[in-house]
Amino acid sequence: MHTLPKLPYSYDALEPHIDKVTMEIHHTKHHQAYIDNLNKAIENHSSLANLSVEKLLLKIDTVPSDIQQAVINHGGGHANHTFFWKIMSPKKTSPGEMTLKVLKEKFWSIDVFKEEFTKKAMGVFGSGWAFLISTSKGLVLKRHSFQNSPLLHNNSPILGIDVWEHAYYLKYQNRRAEYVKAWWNVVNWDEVERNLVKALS
Ligand code: MN3
Repeated sequence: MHTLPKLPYSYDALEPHIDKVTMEIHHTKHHQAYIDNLNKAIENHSSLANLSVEKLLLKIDTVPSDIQQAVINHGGGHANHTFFWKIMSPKKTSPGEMTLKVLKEKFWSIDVFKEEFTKKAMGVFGSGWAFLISTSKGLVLKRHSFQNSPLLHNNSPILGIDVWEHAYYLKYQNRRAEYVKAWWNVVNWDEVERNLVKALS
């Protein structure tokens, strides 16, 4: 049985960049719905009952075909949001040693990286995510439609932003660029560093 993880901060902690009502609805309604639908999809498949959502996505080929898409959508939604809450923080952080090293190698500077990542986020057509992922070929910026998880392709998410309208509409309406710009203020660079160290070790 998958359950909603607690937020590592209060609903209003990311104000003014991300507002309390958005956070509360996003966590208790949207994320909860992915979990409920994932539980429903796997309820008659006892062999899957004890697998973590990450395992389910990494081993998506072994998930029965009649529920595969449901696991991609709702398991992906569960995993992506669990990741997303941790990649944000009310605490002011800055890029760590490993983060600086690998992002400068790949993008020249943190500012260029942020520009490129922002472009990806702005280029998501409709509902989806922009991710920095670690792949067998190194670090890659990638757009993902809907709730498709990097884990489906055996890649590790390092940083990611939810650009579904439910993530910003109440405060920013259609102004995704303003949301993405504000979001950089709450990025948890400590978590980015941990993700990188784990992926590259
Ligand atoms: Mn969302």
